[in-house]
Amino acid sequence: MQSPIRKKLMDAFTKAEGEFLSGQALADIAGCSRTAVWKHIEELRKEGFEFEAVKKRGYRIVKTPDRGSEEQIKPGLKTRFIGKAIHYIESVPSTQKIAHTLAQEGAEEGTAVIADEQTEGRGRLLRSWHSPRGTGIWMSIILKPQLPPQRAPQFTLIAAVAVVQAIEEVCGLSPEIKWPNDILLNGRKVTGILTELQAEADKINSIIIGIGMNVNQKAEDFPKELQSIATSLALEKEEKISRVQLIQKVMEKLEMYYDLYMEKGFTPIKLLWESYAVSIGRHITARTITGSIHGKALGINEDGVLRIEDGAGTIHEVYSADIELN
Ligand code: BT5
Repeated sequence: MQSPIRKKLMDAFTKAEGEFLSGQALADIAGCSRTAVWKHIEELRKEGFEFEAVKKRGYRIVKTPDRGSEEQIKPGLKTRFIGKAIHYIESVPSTQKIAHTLAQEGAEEGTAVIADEQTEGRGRLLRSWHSPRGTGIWMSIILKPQLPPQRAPQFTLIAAVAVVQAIEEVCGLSPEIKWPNDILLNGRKVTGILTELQAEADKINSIIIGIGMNVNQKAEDFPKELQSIATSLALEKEEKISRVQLIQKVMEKLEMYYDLYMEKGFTPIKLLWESYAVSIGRHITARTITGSIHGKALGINEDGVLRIEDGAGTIHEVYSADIELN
């Protein structure tokens, strides 16, 4: 956890948006001496922040490491509980694993685990998730809704709506959702969501929402097998994107839609989700572990389950699958 002085300094630099702040102004804001300000700035420099110092004008931030650490996320984060506790770790096997352990140890609702790199990032069904250093958002968020475990799949859809809106607002891009957990830009996957559960027979203890967002990768940063199916926000926008801003926005939107869901149920989320869904009304193939279903995607039901009508007019309800647009 960061010191109160450091938090005040970081807040001041965030608000100044690259403008100079005098040593005295910083000392007043942080309630400390100018020497203490200087010491904190030296510490921040060691962590990768770059400052320009000009006599009589003071300091301005010219570069932040943009990693997703607690001190970068917290200033300006407008949430009540999501991201109030952040565990930032440079390199981990998987943020999901750490979040599971923290949840078991009684972590508060809203606790987030963020890493700069995952060495064993995972998708559904033990598939791997490519999570190289310094380029993406690899984050797991712990929620503790008082609900039966059957409601858990809806959380993938709540998270998908939150991510789509965060991308729209921060990047000005318009992603689409491919049921259940892919966020696409120009038909390529830019984000994947993995919802996991710790539950008893009739009650959820914790939901761990894993969000993997490709942010600043270049085309050559993806391994060969992903180059034709994956993309990053920077590739689509043709400019570098702030991971910190995106993390903050995802947290804000997730909290907003989680609150809405707990208050009003799934219907408003379902409507929003359908407005972003690329597959609805289209002919698709759904590959499940028991076989493939071809047909028209009708929509999702009140549980978030995909409804497909096959050629014979039979309606199938699909709980988990990979879908392909035909
Ligand atoms: C997902 O699985 O899309 C869920 C991904 C969740 C990743 C987050 S990162 C934070 C947290 N910690 C973790 O360890 N995981 C979560 P699925 O629908 O099964 O898709 C996996 C498939 O996507 C792989 O088999 C690849 O084909 C493809 N893939 C792998 N890495 C990718 C990437 N970086 N971008 C786009 N596609 C990728």
